[in-house]
Amino acid sequence: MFGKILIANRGEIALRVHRAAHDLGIKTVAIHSTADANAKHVRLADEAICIGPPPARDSYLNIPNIIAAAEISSADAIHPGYGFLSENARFAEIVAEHRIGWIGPEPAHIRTMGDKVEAKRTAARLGLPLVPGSDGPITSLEEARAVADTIGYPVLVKAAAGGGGRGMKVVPTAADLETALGAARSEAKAAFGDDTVYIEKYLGNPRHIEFQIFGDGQGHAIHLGERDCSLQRRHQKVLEESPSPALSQAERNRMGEICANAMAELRYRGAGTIEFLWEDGQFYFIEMNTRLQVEHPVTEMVTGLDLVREQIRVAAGLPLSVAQADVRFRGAAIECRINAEDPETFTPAPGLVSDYHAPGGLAVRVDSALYNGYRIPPYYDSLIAKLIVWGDTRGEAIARLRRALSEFVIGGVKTTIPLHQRLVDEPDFLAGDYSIKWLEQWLAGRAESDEGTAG
Ligand code: MV4
Repeated sequence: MFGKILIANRGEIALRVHRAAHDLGIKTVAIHSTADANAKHVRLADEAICIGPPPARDSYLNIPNIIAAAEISSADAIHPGYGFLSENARFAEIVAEHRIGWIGPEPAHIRTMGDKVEAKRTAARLGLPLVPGSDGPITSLEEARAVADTIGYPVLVKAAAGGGGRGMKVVPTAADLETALGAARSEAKAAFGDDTVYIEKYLGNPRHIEFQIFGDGQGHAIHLGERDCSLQRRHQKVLEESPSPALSQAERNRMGEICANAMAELRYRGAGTIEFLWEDGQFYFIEMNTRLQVEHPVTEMVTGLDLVREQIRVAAGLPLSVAQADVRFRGAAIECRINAEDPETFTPAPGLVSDYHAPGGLAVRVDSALYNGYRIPPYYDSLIAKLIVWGDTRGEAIARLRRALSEFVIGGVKTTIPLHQRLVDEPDFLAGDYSIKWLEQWLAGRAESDEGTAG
């Protein structure tokens, strides 16, 4: 087992990794930018090294400085958290070339899944159900027409280097194809420096359901059920839950097994998430994420497993601590992402946290790096806390969530807590009746009724 881990991240996830490491008796090294000298992850770690100025490209993305920090501190391994360098295959290779352990999947698997066309090819080979579409990149307008005619309109043009919705264009009819193809290509070129695109059937009203998987890199893999992440705004998740209110235990077991078998065949190592769109009882693979996800705590709450501990174990060459037959799904968990943003306009609102009181009690978890007197820097993501609750039933979890949100005090900055308070009282949410379109439509409707009262 590793003796010391360098955590190449900041904020709540750096803290999350630090805690798992200390629970295993492993020492931690924090890295930080000059803007994060007073951050909680820096204060709690056994050692801390400043690796650059505030902009992420000069600090949390600065590969030479991070490698130097690992060498200076004699860290045995690096955990990348999520975001930043977590899905950078080249970084994973460089870490290995320096004989430092990499707490993540093999670079080749990161690279394959980073190319959405390669990811789909791989998924197809492994037996995952795909969205109907082009068999690879689109090389001409004629090819695009042929594919779209076969699968039927509407279709969606997507960037191979994409993800997160950039370079994506809906094509309602054949008359719109040429324009959409050009627009998707130039957007992809500008965003990723790669104008490779592919085509899929456009699903009009799906849910986003993702399966958490884990592999040991030796041909064993398990699944830890699914998370429903349909409640999103501009491709940013707002609230996630497990289990999905839409699935039966039989559907969960069936798709979970397909995912686990696929990852065993791939000899995948570490944590991964297989993303599906789900419509009319059918799953359609869209992407795979080769990192720990922000919303992993909901899976931890329903399975009782520590996902970061499992990541560290398999990276050190140990087996997973559980077999599939030992995994039990109990109750329901919900996570609210709390951002330092105006809850109406979603404008980032960094600043001084003048008052901080986190909720507590049975089955209430808060993952946050905030403390009283902390100044939220303006340079990074606006996520400041994750509130995760568990209940024996979904109804019990929601009741606890409502209570915990009402206890939560974050003074001095605007936060999205009021948004969550309204959301958890919505009849559609209470019924679990929502798709990927629901949240934005609800927000648009609320904006309209505000105009009505104002006028
Ligand atoms: C889709 C889709 C409909 N049909 N693919 C958006 C980001 C990227 N990860 C995949 N995305 C979508 N792919 C087909 N064939 C709709 C979306 C989509 C979406 C997906 C998940 C969660 C929220 C979303 C919001 C808008 C569009």
